[in-house]
Amino acid sequence: MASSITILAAILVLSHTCQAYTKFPDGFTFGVATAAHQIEGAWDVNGKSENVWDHLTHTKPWMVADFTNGDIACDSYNRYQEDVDELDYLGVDFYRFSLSWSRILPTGRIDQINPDGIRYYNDLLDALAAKNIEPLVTLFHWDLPQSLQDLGGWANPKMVDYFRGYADVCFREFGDKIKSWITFNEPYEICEDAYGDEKKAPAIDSHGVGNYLCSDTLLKAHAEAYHLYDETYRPTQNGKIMISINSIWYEPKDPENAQQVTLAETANQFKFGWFAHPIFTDKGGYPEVMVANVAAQSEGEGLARSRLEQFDDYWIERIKGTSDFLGINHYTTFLVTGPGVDPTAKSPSWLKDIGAVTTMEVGGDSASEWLRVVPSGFANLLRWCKKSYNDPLIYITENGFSDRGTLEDYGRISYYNDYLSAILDVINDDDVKVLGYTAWTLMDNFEWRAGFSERFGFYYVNITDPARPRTPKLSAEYYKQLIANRELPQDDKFKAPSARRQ
Ligand code: GBH
Repeated sequence: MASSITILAAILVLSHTCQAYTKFPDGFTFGVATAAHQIEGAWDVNGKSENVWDHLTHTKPWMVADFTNGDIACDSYNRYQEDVDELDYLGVDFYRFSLSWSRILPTGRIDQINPDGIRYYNDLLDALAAKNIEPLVTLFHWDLPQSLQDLGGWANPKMVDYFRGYADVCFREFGDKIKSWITFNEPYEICEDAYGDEKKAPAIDSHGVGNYLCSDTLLKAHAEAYHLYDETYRPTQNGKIMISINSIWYEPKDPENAQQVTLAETANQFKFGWFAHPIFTDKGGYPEVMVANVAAQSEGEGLARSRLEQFDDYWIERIKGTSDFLGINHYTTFLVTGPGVDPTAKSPSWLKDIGAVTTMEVGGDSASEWLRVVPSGFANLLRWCKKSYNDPLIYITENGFSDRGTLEDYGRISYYNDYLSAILDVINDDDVKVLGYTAWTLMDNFEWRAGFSERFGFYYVNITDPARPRTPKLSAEYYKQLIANRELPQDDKFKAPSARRQ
């Protein structure tokens, strides 16, 4: 009896595996992503001014795990042609990279445009065009000019104008070559990690206050850049513009536990909904549960008004609908275990405002403490986005896996395989409209406060060698084959030796 059950189970598992989708739909596109500060180096060369990451790493070098910084990074400022050759080898449809604000506008404002910054990005864009690789360009991937941080950074409402000015220069100078724009990379990480905590530069740690000032400014700045593009540049440049929102997907630890189910939804509204709800819902503004929770917490703290300022009607309308696609960065899933204050939460704080306790004890591990391997969470997130945001057109603008640096990176391959398989499931079974996929990242690079100790690249970069030689990992061969065939590779050589068929 026991053995016949085992056999039956084996048949079921096997038939399920065989039925898994492997082929990507026609028109689905593949790319890889990087960000200026993580790869360019040349931090003070030819007119570039200091940004918040230069400042943090130079004044408090101990804040980076291995005491590295972005001074040279992958030296892409000098070696961008190597980057493009690698992209060409992989066969990507597009390359997602970001522009360095302080390289283009050394004062941060539009009173001075640095010709070398314009030249550098034009050279890169021309090199990409020569290989038929489409650029997908992020205006802001965390490297704020320090001069603007000195004025308060994203907690300063005036930043709406400064960002609009910077975007205007970029659309004008590069818009003939760029048809796809991203305004902000990961607004949550900008506001919560950098203003509500010290996990990212400028490490302001104004928990429960600065984070919400930041979101108010950032969402308005995003909307202004969108409208500027839409009204002034789109008629002649014909491009698209979106925002990329990062998600930790929260699930109830016990799906049968109604309280955990409700709290996981609250956590998703606080994390993803904080920035998605104002832009992608018909109602606009912050999620209701977020408004209610922060108001209640603020009252409990004896405050006369909520720490979360709501948008007035003008801004609700102005922000709504300002993204042509939903850009999703996704890496991992956490579990909600119950109500209460997370033991790591400061007071007051975004985390305390949620009112749920979470755990990372789920899935397989990576080199990053925060990155658990849970492909099913990705599928659930995508289904939730379809339902919550009117069935949007979705681009995955980042997804990837860290290890400590090995050329036979089976962990990375299996991560990509399982996360891409989750995408195929929701495309085929749930009609979720995912149009393209971006792997993070082309090559090992300056992983912010983790330095080079956590590596996400398809190419290994030796940072002790001034020439920064790059070597393709096995995952590079995997991605190359995947793109060439538009199908998940099945070859045994991509499986860890222990997982191979005999
Ligand atoms: C992305 O962020 C970034 O866009 C990209 O630049 C980065 O290189 C990539 O992911 C890989 O990390 O250790 O407690 O300080 C993903 C979201 C949020 C993940 C902050 C790391 C740090 C948590 N990131 N998190 S902690």
